[in-house]
Amino acid sequence: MSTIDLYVERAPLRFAGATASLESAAYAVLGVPFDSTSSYRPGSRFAPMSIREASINIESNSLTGAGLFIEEVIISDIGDLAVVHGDPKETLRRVESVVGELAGKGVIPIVIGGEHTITAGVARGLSRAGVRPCLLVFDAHLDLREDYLGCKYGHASAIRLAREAIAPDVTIYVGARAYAREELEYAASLGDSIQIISPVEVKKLGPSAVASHLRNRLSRCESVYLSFDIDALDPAYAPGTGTPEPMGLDAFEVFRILSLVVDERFVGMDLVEVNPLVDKTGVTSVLAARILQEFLLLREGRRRAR
Ligand SMILES: [Mn+2]
Repeated sequence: MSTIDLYVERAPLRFAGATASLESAAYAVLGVPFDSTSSYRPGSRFAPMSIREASINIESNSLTGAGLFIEEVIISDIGDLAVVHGDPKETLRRVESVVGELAGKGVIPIVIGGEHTITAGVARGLSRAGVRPCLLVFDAHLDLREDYLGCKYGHASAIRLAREAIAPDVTIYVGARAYAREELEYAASLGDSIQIISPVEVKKLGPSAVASHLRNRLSRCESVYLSFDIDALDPAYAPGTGTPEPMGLDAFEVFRILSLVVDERFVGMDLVEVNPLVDKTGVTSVLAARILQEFLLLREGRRRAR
């Protein structure tokens, strides 16, 4: 039996009004409304619906000049994963099965969290399908803890777990600025396979120079996976998130970098940690919808240009 039939439920709204069936689609949107291990402000379980709602109410063009409109991209919004609150292990197992099935069909998973933990399930699913991408991570945090307060399968360990699943040659963080000493030491112990570009460096170098550095570092990667934690952005741009940190990226930097880096080698993305419960104006969901839409337009535009 298809694990998509087993574990995925139709959502009342579809991302960007997408109507394609999974059989005909190049991209599949999957919501994972899971937020059981959030250490500060829970509520990201409401993000898939909130981001879908925002996506229906924004214009369908590209902000960076990708040239396509979102209705020209064949997307299937398959719905939301039936998560098990309080059980990250079982939830990750379900994410893995569904993403494994999507990747096995050659469909690009576009996963909307939920807390960052779900990235580990996506990575396991890709690995199960034989896809071992390099990792590009936008995040204020490193999420490299071995455990946090005894919890091994939590959002503070998301990238560590994801790396264990796919053993990427290259892991690059953009926007990271908040971490524990043990995470920094763990990253340093992995040598140049992990690199951190802080917001201060983005300000100093400028987004175009950062993008050319990223392109260079990712040039030997056969495939790339993008994990986008909304808290990479400054809370001024993305206040609606569980664990905000000041001194973040601005929206222009994020879109500029993505526009110069995303290409047809990207095998999927997730967007995590939007928390509609603390997003008083709704702008964080709008920003998240725009980032997802831009990724789709950029990847599809580059693919068609080949
Ligand atoms: Mn984070």
